[in-house]
Amino acid sequence: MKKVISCLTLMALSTSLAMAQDPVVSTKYTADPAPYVHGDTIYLYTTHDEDDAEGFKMFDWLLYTSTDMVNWTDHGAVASLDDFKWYEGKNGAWAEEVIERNGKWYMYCPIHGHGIGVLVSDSPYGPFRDPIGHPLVWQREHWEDIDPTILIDDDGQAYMFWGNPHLYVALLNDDMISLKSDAMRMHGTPEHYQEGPWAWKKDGKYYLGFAATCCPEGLGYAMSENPLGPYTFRGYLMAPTDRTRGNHPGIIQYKGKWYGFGLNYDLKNITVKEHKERRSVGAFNVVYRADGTIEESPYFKDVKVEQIENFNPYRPRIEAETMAWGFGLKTVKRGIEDIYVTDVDNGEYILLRGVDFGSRKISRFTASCAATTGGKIELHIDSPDGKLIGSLKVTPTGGDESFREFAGSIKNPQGVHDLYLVFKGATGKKLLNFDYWNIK
Ligand code: FUB
Repeated sequence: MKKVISCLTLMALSTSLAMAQDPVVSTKYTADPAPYVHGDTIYLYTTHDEDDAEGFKMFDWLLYTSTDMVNWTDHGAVASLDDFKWYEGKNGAWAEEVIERNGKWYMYCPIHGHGIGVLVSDSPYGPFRDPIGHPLVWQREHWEDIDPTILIDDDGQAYMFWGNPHLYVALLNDDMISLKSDAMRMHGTPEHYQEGPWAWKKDGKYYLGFAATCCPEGLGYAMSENPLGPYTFRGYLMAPTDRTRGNHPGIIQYKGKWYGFGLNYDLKNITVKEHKERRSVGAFNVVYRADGTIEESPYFKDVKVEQIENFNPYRPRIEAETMAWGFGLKTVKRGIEDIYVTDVDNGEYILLRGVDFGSRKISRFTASCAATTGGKIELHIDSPDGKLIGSLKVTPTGGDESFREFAGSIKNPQGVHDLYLVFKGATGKKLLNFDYWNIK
């Protein structure tokens, strides 16, 4: 996902103040969104299309978090195929879903052609481990066991739905890692259903979102009065158009509003026009009508997902991998929670949307960086070449992982602005690695 792109194009990729950007993640290819809300945070688990993928090339599962739906923190891969010792293949980390129950986090992972496994963790960030050592479901007579989604009903009964092209369901035991029923093929797979079910309940009604119609795929949904159906197709969350292709929904209520996630090829299309499985997660608003049916959303690029709250720049430490946009940059994970931004070239930037500087007096901008080359980080507001409000110089530290803090200056621009941390350096490429920053 690199770099044959002009500054003008980079600027055109920025949209107006405090709106979500399509796609949600710009430093990696992400697919199969599985959002989950816990406390005041939205946890967005995704699959991961490798940068050089032609067809599906998928090894691990990623996590991003946000508190405002616009600025997202990259937590890297939280689980991978290596966590399933019973699977000897190298590819096939398909559409997962993660759910918390009684303080444990359960990740349901299909491995294409090898059933659906389950992992568990004490934390949403992992580490996840396989508590059963074998697939939770594997109907060996076909390859339909993909795309699990979990619904825990008000009476505590958990259901797992999955399947392509047929829809299956099984009841889970309370331990969430064993089946209480057989895997059952649902009678009457909803009209237009393809794959990627996403189950939820609202106001006593049961919903299934799914990749609908082929091809291209849009996002459809069906409703039922009972968890086990029958589910009746009620419309599109997002219609299939020639801008869509494959798709996969994730629907969630967060801070009083409902949001949908799906996938598109918009990031790939910036640099490569021909088809490759290099997908990206996008977001949209889910708006219910009075009768519980849902309005059709425009395509991701035409949607305005507004920032829920302003970004506070006075946290003691802001991770460099927290951003609304950072096209061209990459991230590297060391250990469980240590991530830094890398592959930083001249002119690239990290964008944070809706940053509330208030009116406090500030003068110091610090950043933890490692560099063999070095360069400058400039702080601009409202566009990458907007007003310069601060900067710092990064000199070589003796190695790409020898991080140390550098100090520079900043002047408060007052009020709410989009903030661009723009990288500058005469040598052009791979100027520095960037771990975190702070202003005061
Ligand atoms: O990402 C691999 C597969 O593509 C998923 O399991 C399907 O839902 C489709 O998105």
